Amino acid sequence: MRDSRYFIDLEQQFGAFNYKPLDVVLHRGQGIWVWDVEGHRYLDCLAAYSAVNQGHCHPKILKTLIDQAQTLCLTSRAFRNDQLGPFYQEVCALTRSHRVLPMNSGAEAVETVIKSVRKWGYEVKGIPRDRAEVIVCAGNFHGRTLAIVGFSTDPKSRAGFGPFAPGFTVIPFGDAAALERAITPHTVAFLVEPIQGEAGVIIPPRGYLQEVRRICTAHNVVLILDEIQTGLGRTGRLLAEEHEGIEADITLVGKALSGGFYPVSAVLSTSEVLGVLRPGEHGSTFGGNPLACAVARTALRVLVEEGMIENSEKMGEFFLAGLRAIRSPLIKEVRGRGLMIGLELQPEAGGARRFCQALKERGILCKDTHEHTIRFSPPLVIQRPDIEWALDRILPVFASAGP
Ligand code: IF1
Repeated sequence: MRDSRYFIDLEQQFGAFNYKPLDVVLHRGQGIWVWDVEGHRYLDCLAAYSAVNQGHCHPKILKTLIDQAQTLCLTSRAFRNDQLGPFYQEVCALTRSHRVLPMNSGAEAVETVIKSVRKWGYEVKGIPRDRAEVIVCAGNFHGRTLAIVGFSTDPKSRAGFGPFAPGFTVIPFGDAAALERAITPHTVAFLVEPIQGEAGVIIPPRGYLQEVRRICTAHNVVLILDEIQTGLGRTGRLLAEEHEGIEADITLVGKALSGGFYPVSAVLSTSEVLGVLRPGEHGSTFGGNPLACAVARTALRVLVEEGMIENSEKMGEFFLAGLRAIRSPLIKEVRGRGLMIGLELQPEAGGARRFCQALKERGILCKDTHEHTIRFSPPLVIQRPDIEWALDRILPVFASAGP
């Protein structure tokens, strides 16, 4: 049996260094649990950045994957397949959308929407050629492609990768007045995360999205919500927009759209924006393939049928209350919505990474973000006793001296 060291050394020898993972080499997963190559069990409090909301290796999604893989995997969009239409219909019914464009990664969905709103701006809104502007927020995270990192405000994401595409304006997150001030006659869209993930689970002030909705409508600006991380049950609602009772013009989903089995993302539109794309103007070899569509259909079905969204709300409240009850001088704030939870440490606590390390030693996997915040975002199938188990192990790590 090869041990962790063996696999870590292989990565070190042959891999690029664009990640610095915790030194745990995972081999198997089931529900909320994962096991490393030595057989140690861990509670997965990252859930692959919310891609495995349905839990690892969900049996029904797995069955669909196997059945569909034995039937038909990839046709390209040069031909039609019998999974695409039903996927469209079901995703539209669930999210009250009118039109769908399927892609693979989240970043591709973001790129797709930027192309689409620019074209909409020229053809429908009447903006002069190549002058379209998209407004985004400071602290955003929308992916790793060039256009996207070009409007990131995180030096780590963008430094050294220029030159970048023009046409983006950055405003502060959570400040609706700043949006109104930033809009010009050339503004086509406002792209925003309902809750900023990578920035450290930043929840905007109550009423922000409602105000943003009002402003976008008033100025004929397309409101694009990136729900790639917040969507599909993570925050205790199917989509995070529901917390404020609004509807985006375009919603981006990815990650848990496949329950983690396969990269599947989609641009969901309630407006005419996607209508501007003509044949040949956009596409993807794998986007909308039958395997992806079949997997996504089941991933959505189990999310709803198995009550994962309601469970996310209930268990999120319980987990949040449990974390907030920890009395520790090291903790600055615990915030969250549903099972999207961030625990921010005091700056003098010495950084979140060593806490994640200590939690790993105690059987809990989570991820630090932006130096001082630890994210807790387990699969949405977690139950109360699991959270009690986790809290028993989390508590000592924040005992006054720290790990
Ligand atoms: C990595 C963070 C999470 C996203 C939102 C689009 C994408 C993401 C709101 C792009 C992706 C990931 C990518 C992952 C780390 C991760 C992440 F810490 F960076 F912020 F989830 F919290 N919109 N988020 O969160 O989707 O192209 O990756 O499918 O390692 O880069 P993708």
